[in-house]
Amino acid sequence: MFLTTYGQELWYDKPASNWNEALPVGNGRIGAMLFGGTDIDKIQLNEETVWAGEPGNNIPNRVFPHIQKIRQLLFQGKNKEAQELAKVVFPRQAPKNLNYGMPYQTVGNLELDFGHKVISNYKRSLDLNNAVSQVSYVYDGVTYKRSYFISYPDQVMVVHLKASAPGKLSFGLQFNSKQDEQDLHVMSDRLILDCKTSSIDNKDGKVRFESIIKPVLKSGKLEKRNNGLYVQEADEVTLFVSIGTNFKNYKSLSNNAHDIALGHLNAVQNKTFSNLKETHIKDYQNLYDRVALKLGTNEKSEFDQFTTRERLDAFDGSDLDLVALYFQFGRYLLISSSRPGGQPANLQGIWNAELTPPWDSKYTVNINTEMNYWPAEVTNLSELHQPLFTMLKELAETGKESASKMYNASGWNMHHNTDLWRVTGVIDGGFYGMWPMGGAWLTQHIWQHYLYTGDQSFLEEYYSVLKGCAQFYADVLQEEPEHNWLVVAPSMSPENKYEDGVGISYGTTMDNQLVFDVFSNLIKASEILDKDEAFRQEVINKRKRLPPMQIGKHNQLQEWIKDWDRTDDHHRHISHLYGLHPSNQISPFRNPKLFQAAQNTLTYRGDKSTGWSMGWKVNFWARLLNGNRAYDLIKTQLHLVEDGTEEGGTYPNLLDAHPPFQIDGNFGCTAGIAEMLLQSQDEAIHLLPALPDAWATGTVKGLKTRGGFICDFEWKENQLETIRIKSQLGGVCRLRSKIQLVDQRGIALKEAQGTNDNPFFQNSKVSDPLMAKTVEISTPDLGPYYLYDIETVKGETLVLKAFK
Ligand code: FUC
Repeated sequence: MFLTTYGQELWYDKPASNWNEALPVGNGRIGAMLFGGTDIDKIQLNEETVWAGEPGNNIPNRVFPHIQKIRQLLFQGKNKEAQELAKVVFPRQAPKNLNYGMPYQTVGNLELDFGHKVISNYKRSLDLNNAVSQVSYVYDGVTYKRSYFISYPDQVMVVHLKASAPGKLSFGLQFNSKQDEQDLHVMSDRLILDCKTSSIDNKDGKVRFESIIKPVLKSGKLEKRNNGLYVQEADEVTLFVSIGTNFKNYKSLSNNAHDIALGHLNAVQNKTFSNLKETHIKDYQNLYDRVALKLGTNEKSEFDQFTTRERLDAFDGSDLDLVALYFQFGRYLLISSSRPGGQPANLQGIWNAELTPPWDSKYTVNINTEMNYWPAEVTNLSELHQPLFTMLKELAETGKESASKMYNASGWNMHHNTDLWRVTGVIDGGFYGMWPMGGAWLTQHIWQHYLYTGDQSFLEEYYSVLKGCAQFYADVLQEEPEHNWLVVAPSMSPENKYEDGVGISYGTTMDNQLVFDVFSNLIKASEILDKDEAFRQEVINKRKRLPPMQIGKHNQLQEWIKDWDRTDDHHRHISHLYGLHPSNQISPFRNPKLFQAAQNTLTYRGDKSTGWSMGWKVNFWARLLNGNRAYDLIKTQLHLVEDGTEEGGTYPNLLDAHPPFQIDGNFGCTAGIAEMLLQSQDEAIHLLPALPDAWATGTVKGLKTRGGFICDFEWKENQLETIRIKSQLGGVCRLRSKIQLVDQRGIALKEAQGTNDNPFFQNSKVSDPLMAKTVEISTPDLGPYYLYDIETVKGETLVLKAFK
């Protein structure tokens, strides 16, 4: 299968005039936004552990009696009073002795002062094939070229500068930071910035960080000027940027920022630029090259002649290469912001120019952090999921305090936000933050990682995190008065309200779905690992008593336990469709009425919204098997917005606009594109489940399914042509396809019968939620599907084709 790699470049004909035009590079730990200026070239720097504050949780004292009172009010139908009390107990602003999480903070700006004002032939680019950004232009008859990358193996940023004529490279190097506590100085050939992060609420800023900038010159000379450095008349310069912090882990700041920064710098300063670049590219391509996507038939893109900004501005759905570019950009961003051993990608990945960024650039876990990791498994970047798992292990420690102190429960829990210090209390007050479900959603990632990788030692390692989460819900579930269902109370359907100012409730649909999954995962994991029989039985019994999903008066999937939904509710969160995506409790094959109700809900909610909300809707429409609607949403999302625009879309640098910039929309849409091509819930691998008419021809390579199948396939005239599936774990490969498939020799495949024997596909078997009340609605016409079972051998590749 041949796939071209052309058109994998973002490029522009001008320097960035604002941050939303600058280009992101990163190695998971260090991030930079490149402006590519010719007069002054600004490089805005980040390091993933530069956060305000210090270790410590944010759990208030003596709130359990209030929680009980709120529960009581809710069960008495006094919802307004319950909401009022929640707002008093958990005020909108952090009380004096507490905090609502700390902001992620910028390191500072490195400025290269060239003074090249009148230039020509300018080009600025980011090549996704090698994660190297470049700037080139002509000034005064000399061509200037710069390359920038941040190496994961070598842990430094490298900028290489070159002029086409000898001795023509002269520029100043300045560094500035917004931090209050800073010390900028020159020490021989190095520019050094030492800072301490901010003190906020009840926390002192205790993260110390040091950045060292070191230019290595080929001819010319280096001197100190105005508390900066000056490169004079060099032929070529390699600039190293090394950053260290004192952060050791969420409990300890005992590392030495200076030693770390210096250690990385010393290790590279005698390596050549080309050697460093080679190592960087090899490491990067090991991840990036696993997946390739080509939509359409063009040999070379007719759109390549236009800048990325122009393509975005003109996007009407016909530039299929832009879709593929945007998809790969999402993978690029994950590789650049989430590496094993580091922090998970936060609301802005790792890229942030502020001391107090929007929503503190924290981890919002009522959708955003989860969305960041949706592409991890399906786009074959499983190991990049690891920082999230480590965070979960840590939250399972800190979250014991919120579980016991706030809810008198065992296990662990968290609410809708956390930060570097793994805080687990209510954040942003009783309206937004009264949602004790963060752990329930995040732990789904552990189970899903297991389903994709089959890694039993991983499951063993994280079992206690799953168990602690299940223990919390086993303890806190309350019997509601009407049906005696077991419900979480108090809680909410994230950030939405059913009455003016009132969102607090019990037994919301999303909560029920989440607890269902938490319990199901515990049941499965404890069986696989042969553990905790008694607790498993308790959980099985409690799972039976969860509220069913319900269809309401507008033929919608009900968001709340009561039928309070409005058809004109266009809220960005559509939390109750969690059961459709990412979960698999609503299925066209198992419960078509719920499936139809979910579709009605989504239709009422509308398309246009914040960036991440549109990203989620791409996934929803893909799960609703409607490729054309999913593509409509992609078109809505790939709508050019400028710095300061008040609507969701995509900035010129292809980063997602909530607005402002929030990276979840990028990851969500990337995952959505994969979901349109391949799905693996519902007991089978579904090839081309939601292909839009406009993507009539295409090739994809390397997407991954549950059960560890790596899928490459080609389609023409909207139909599958050839398929190659590499089995990484062995076992039954159950395939669902619209058209008849045969093996390589043209021999018929075995039709599937009954349930799928493959253990990684049986998750849905246990989940057949009841419906309490149903209304007659039409069920979608899915047409006939072929379903095949093929026995596979670990390591072998199946080759199949369309029957003609
Ligand atoms: C949730 C969303 C907002 C925003 C914030 C970071 O609270 O409702 O839209 O994305 O997270």
